[in-house]
Amino acid sequence: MGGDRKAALTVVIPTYNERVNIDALFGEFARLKKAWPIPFDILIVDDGSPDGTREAAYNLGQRYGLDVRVHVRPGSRGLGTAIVAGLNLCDTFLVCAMDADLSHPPILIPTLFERLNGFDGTVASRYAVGGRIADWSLHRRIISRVATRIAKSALDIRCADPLSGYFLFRTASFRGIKITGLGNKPLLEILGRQGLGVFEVPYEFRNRAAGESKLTMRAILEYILLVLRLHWTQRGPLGPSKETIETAVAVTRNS
Ligand SMILES: Nc1nc2c(ncn2[C@@H]2O[C@H](COP(=O)(O)OP(=O)(O)OP(=O)(O)O)[C@@H](O)[C@H]2O)c(=O)[nH]1
Ligand SMILES: [Mg+2]
Repeated sequence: MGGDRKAALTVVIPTYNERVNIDALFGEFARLKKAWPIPFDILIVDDGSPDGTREAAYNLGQRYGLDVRVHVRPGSRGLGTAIVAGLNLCDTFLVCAMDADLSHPPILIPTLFERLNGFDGTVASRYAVGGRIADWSLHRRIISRVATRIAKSALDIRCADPLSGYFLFRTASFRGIKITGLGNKPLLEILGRQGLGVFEVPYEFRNRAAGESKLTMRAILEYILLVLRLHWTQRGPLGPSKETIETAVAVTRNS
């Protein structure tokens, strides 16, 4: 749509009723495109949003001169499975996943890219030294902290923010890993299954400014089932040995 450069990176963005956020989000991507020489395209995975998210993505993608594809899954719902569908559709060397609600600033992508070095992936981290969460209620902070603690201890993961929805990976590095998307934490599935090396980049997570949250009690229960499943797989006879789940983590300040 926006040019003939072959993209090196695909940014996968799951959406459900995010029409109100697409304009500001694509505006940020347009600024990124001007400032950053690495060619990227955007893959929106929309689950048939009734609010016109898909049309907004097509139209605004053209208006901003971005390379935007929209993959629609009319009969499905689920943030995690949408990300996995997007990851499976990517044929670029690198892939990044992020939310559409402006919680994840696109301007961090060049830092995620630069910090890759010899690592398999980089994680935009709320909980690494220097990371921050703006405007979250105490209740939301507690849920996130407890969920993170559960994942880290149940799965022996060292990454400070294994539940982050904002991450960048070499596409080939996770091709052999079965990622279901169930439980809505694909990064946890990647980190919990195999010893990939990830580098954490601290950033400021911004609270959703518009549109509705999809965090429900059901999502929390599905998350707990995911951790139990991964825990059981690791320790079961068919699971990987403990060594293979070591995660190399380093922390840097986002300058
Ligand atoms: N394709 C698809 N995307 C979804 C679905 N549910 C949520 N999303 C998208 O996934 C991203 C994260 O969802 P959010 O609702 O922001 O979830 P959250 O960040 O845990 O909660 P809040 O930020 O408080 O709203 C957003 O881009 C949503 O539009 C879904 O069922 N299908
Ligand atoms: Mg959100």
